[in-house]
Amino acid sequence: MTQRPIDDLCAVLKTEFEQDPRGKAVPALLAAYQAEHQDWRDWVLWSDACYTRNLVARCDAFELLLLAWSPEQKSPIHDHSDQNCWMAVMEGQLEEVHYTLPTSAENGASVLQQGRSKCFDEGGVAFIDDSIAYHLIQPAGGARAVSLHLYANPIDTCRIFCPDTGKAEDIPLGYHSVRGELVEAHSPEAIRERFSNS
Ligand code: 2CO
Ligand code: FE2
Repeated sequence: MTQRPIDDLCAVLKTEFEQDPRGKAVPALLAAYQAEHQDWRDWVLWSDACYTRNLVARCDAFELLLLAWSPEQKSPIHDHSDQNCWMAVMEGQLEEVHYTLPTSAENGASVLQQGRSKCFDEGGVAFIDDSIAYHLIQPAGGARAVSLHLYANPIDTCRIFCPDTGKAEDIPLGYHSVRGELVEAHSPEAIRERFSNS
């Protein structure tokens, strides 16, 4: 594989997670990459059906993805499988809306409580984990947006929540493409194999 600036970022992230599993330096690393590089654009593929998840790199410690959001495309309300999630806005603006479930209702159907809503501009970096909130992400300002997501560790499933009842459902998280190539079906084993030497 050709070494690109985004591969250099992955190498630095690997070192960072070896030194500090909490990833204190991650927001600054993602923001610096956003400010200085454009090579990520080659690996952003779009779909009319829904936002796309385009895999850049995956190892035991983390996965790095580029998400492409057309106007009107939004995520369901979801969790992050007990992992840490950073999101850097590469292009456009993204709105994040927090949701929480009353603690007594984690396993049953209950109305979700909507929390704060925040808009992240180009270059902005957000962080979330399940102890903070669940969330919904959508492009803001009527324009498309691209975001760079770092999950530590990688996540293959998440829970999505019905906004009206709070009822949760486990769903698999697939990839639309891997390093610029469309993938028909996502198999975690095949992806792990592909990145086993990187
Ligand atoms: N977590 C969602 C996903 O990976 C995107 S919303 O931002 O975390 O599809
Ligand atoms: Fe998310």
